[in-house]
Amino acid sequence: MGKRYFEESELIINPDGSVFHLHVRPEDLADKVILVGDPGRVELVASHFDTKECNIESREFHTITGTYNGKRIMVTSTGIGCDNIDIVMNEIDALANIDFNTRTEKEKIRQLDIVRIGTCGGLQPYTPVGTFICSEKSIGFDGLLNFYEGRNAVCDLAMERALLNHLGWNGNMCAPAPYIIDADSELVERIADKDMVRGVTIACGGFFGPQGRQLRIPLTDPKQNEKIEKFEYNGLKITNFEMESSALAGLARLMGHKATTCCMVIANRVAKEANTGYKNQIDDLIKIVLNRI
Ligand code: R1P
Ligand code: URA
Repeated sequence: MGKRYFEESELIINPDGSVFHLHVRPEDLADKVILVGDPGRVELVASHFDTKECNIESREFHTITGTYNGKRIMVTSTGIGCDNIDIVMNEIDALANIDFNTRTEKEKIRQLDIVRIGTCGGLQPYTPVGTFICSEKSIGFDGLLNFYEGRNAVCDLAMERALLNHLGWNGNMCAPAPYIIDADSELVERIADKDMVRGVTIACGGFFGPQGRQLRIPLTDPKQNEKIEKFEYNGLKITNFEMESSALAGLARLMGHKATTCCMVIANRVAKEANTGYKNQIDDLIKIVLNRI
């Protein structure tokens, strides 16, 4: 089979040789990648680096590559949502596995270790504010992976059916067409180690309605969170809500990379508690991930 060629409209490369949205060049990519949602968190991660070789800002995507204890690491912000994860993962994978000079796929797949460090809402009494949760499974309420052919081959179809039956959603009601995908198990072992909760994370297509938060307008299913908190499948319970882990785990699986998400709980939905002064505490999570990635 000949090498696949990617047209100019499909893989957009800027005049300086960088990839369209991230503005990162192939030589800036490291094998270890940390993704954060908040662009301001990139400087916090990079403040621990011993050396820095590039610092690139483009829209919500801020990237710094450097070294930490001799390990070359690239940290990039994604902004909020799985739609941005589609951009970041495809562009990072292109930097790794497509030759930008010939626009063809490279012979040998370069595998990356990718860890997202974020914030989340806790859904169980044992995930109070301040808990670090490493997602071993993600449930995508965002629909993104459904656009990729390999979706059925990598997802837990039986658990998807069990969750939909449990929620009793049909027709257009909430209409998430959830997909359920495992994070990379070796990476979860290494990053979660013995001190993080291993979680099942729902990535939602919104912060309010899709996470069962009702302000002035009513929700389609006011009992959504109650049902989600009670759901149990093969001994697993759903632990937290955030907005990116499903697309990250799903695209990484399809592309051949290792990925997981670690989040700090900043709001517990059962206890109705929140912590807005979490910026110092997330630095503890950052240091743990930098040491284990
Ligand atoms: C919502 O406030 C944002 O916080 C969480 C959610 O996934 C969403 O992106 O993660 P980050 O703290 O990484 O942005
Ligand atoms: N991020 C989310 O997506 N949800 C929360 O409740 C907190 C952080």
